[in-house]
Amino acid sequence: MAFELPALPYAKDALEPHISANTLDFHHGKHHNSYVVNLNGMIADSDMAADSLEDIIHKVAGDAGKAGVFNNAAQIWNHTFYWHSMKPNGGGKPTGAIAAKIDEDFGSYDAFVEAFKAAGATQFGSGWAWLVLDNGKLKVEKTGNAELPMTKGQTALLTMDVWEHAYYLDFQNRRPDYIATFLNELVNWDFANENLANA
Ligand code: MN3
Repeated sequence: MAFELPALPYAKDALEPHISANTLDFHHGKHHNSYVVNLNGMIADSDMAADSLEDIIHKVAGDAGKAGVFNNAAQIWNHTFYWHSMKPNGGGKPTGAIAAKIDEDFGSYDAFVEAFKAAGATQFGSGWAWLVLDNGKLKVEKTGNAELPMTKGQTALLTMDVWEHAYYLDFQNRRPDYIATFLNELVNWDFANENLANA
């Protein structure tokens, strides 16, 4: 059972003018797709051929000899989660349960924003910024390369890709502008509320 590239949850130009169709063409159509093609090639004749993506990630996490499988499997999961972490006309302050929980665990929405911006801006090189649930408490985390919260027992609620390929065509080297745009114009709090409800 080979993995397939999941469709974007919106049209390729739906996040314009913030993230261009050109960026999504490369990011989804080339980068995300190549993780799918690579993983399928690596597991085809292995004992993982029938496993779910999550099972593969848990099986090979921390195994240096299986780093290629981990990186490609985790990057498939991370990117699918990232597409859903954004929506057209998103951004701004959350509503619902996540809004109350952010006030409770960070003190205020502004304190969350400061922590999330710092995580994204200080992730050296490639990686991800996350809002996670960890033992019942919200936290902001950053991870390098393909690393993700599930291997640390945390539940991901939102993610932002800070690999250069996520923003370079639209923002060039201005990662802080991309991060601010993600928070102000794109973040999908409905998705975070769904993930919190299911946690
Ligand atoms: Mn990416």
